[in-house]
Amino acid sequence: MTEAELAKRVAVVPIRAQTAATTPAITQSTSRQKKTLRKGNVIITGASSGLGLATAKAIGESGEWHVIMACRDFLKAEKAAKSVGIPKENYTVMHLDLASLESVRQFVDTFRRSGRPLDALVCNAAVYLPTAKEPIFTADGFELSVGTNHLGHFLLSRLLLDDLKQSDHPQKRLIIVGSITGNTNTLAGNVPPKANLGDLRGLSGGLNSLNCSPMIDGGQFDGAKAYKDSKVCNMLTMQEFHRRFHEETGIAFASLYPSCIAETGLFRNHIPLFRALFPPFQKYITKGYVSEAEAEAEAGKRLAQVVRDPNLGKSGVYWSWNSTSSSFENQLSKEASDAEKARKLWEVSEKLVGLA
Ligand code: NDP
Ligand code: PMR
Repeated sequence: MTEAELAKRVAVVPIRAQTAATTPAITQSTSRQKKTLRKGNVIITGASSGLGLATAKAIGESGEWHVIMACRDFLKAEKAAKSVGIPKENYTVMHLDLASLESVRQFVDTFRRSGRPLDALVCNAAVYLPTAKEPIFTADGFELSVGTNHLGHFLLSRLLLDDLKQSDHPQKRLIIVGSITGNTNTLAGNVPPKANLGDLRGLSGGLNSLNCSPMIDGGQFDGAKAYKDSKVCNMLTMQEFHRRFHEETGIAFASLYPSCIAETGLFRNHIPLFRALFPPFQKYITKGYVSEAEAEAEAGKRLAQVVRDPNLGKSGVYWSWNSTSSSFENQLSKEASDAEKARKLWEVSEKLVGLA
């Protein structure tokens, strides 16, 4: 793309009246009023399916944001964007494989070379391997669930923090998707195996099964637990970002549980019986789920709210929604809000991804 083309694409000025009507924070603050009236730019990881795609659609169809779909399967993402009807001028697919630190660094380079400012980053992608008997590993030798869901996102968000800092957008945000199943203060979080990071001895050893356990707490491999542990890491990381950088940068850091979406690709590796029973179980028993399309669209709108709604701009919050779809600041479990563990997790993760 030439500079001129890029300038044209980036400098799209959303219709003033529309901006004023939907984002009161912009009109209320004079200092902010002087700021951005350009199109916002948001990176969403794992936007090729499920929640990420629904969020890309919710944000991309507004015309006020350009969505960078950061995906490992370029063609799948391109087809997905078309299938949900995101206007082509409102999105770009860029390659990102979170299971490779080299790919994360390359993605950041490619994004920077695009010349776009960065206003919001959504760490959404995840893998869940509940039936795996043996661990599998990322390119750098980390157990895949924690390596992808936590360490890949940790490096990505640490590197892109500088880009977010430079944004003049009134709503600059970094969102890391969490989950109820990582929170042991809930019924869902008490279904075994429960999340537990222990003293991080496995993580400190590199999660590589060579001279240490592939599990963060140093225990036996369990794919379902590894996923839940990774979600605890996501929620702790968000809070540590908040403590370290919110005041200095004005960036809002947040996490959320977007609701149960019982038929996304997340469950592709689960046993067939689970995939058959989980949707009706969630629909009739927990009542946390309606239908695939509705649940996905609703969850996408919720995540989109956390990205751009001025009312959800508070930093350090784990958002949830009640049965009437109103957002509220939810309580995290003891472990998922342990500041000392968050600090240690940050330091160990920095070493593993080569930042310290
Ligand atoms: P999906 O499997 O539909 O989406 C996951 C996305 O992550 C896919 O786009 C997938 O890419 C991508 N991904 C996986 N591995 C990598 C990788 N190495 N590099 C880049 N992208 C990758 O699941 P959901 O939409 O359900 O999950 C999205 C988020 O929502 C996750 O963080 C999950 O923890 C969270 N969540 C989901 C809930 C649910 O009920 N479904 C409940 C609570 C939280 P590809 O398309 O190529 O496979
Ligand atoms: Mg569940 C209100 C209760 C509730 C909610 C909101 C969820 C969400 N789950 C609830 C309860 C229960 N689950 C109960 C009582 C059981 C035992 C029968 C149960 C079982 C269960 C299994 C086996 N639940 C699961 C699994 C999975 O494999 C899913 C998982 O843990 O993925 C990590 C899962 C989930 N339950 C949820 C949600 C949102 C999930 C999956 C998504 C996630 O956390 O990312």
